[in-house]
Amino acid sequence: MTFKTLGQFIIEKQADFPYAKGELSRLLRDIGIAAKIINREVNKAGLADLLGEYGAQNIQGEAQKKLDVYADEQFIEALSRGCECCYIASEEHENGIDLSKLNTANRGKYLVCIDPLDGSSNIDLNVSVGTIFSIYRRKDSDVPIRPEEVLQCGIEQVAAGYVIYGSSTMLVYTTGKGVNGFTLDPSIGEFCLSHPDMTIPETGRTYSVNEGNYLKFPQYIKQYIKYCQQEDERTSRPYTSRYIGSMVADIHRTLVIGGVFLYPETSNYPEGKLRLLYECNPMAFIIEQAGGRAVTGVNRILELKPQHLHQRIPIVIGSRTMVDKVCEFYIQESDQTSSEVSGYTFSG
Ligand code: P6P
Repeated sequence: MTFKTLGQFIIEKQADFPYAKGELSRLLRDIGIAAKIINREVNKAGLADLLGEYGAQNIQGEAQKKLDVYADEQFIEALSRGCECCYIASEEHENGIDLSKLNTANRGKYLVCIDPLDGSSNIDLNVSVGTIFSIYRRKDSDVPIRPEEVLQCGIEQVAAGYVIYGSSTMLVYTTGKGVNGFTLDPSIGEFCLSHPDMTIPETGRTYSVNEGNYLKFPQYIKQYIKYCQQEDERTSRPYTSRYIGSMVADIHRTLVIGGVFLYPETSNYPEGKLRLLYECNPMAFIIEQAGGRAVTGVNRILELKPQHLHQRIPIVIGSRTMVDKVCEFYIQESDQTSSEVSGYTFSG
């Protein structure tokens, strides 16, 4: 059985965008190439001295690179060389990177927000980690790039995706016309279409949250967790709790079997922990395209106007009916009417 490769799929779907001249296709290809290089190193991290802290010397006497620093370098290299992207906002850099300054030939029309290797603290534990990316189009490519150009609402994304380096390595992405998943076939070094038209079940049986923070959660989250734990055959409760502590792995499971993932505001993360630009927005785009929902507890994530590159927000994301149930508890607690919770009408 011959699979369709990522490259073949991207070219085939290019027809979905009549005005496309191939730039976005080439940009997605560049991301796929960097992901394959990173996959090779992630899979042998323990052997290649790529574990541990940045700054030590590895056995070759080279400056030891933490994997997320290595991953960041690979994406910057691939996107700079590909010249379709002109600006990168990376989790690894305080400020954005203007690629046109690294390569004056770069006239890229796209901006990329990226978490090169999310969950990298799990590498030493052999737990799945991932890359998360979000792609925007420049509003006016005839003027010098301004950093605030990347602070666009999530609904402006032209594409978003993640790579999960797990028991197999998968790339899952959307360009706003559904979600498709590709599994890396190491024997040919190609991502092959393995999960066409991915959709998230309307409901699920799994809730995913770090319950170690329970005492620091807002009341509506505590009430929802208790709701999940109560017996009720009609709503197939109690639900199962699953928390990996690697966002890409927790969201991928949620997409495939349904459920809800929550990282709410806590007393030590009053704005939430996860980042809007390169974690929450791309995941929200993907999950909405698959039929799910993504809110901060009160607002639709994709409608938020980013204030700065590394802005943190609370996130509740997953199956539609389960996210709605969390919002119901939020509304009860805040005495808001459902019409005040922007972006969605509730099924509850
Ligand atoms: P906690 C990993 O460090 C990460 O950024 C996400 O991948 C993950 O969802 C979250 O933090 C886990 O955070 O506080 O539960 O360890």
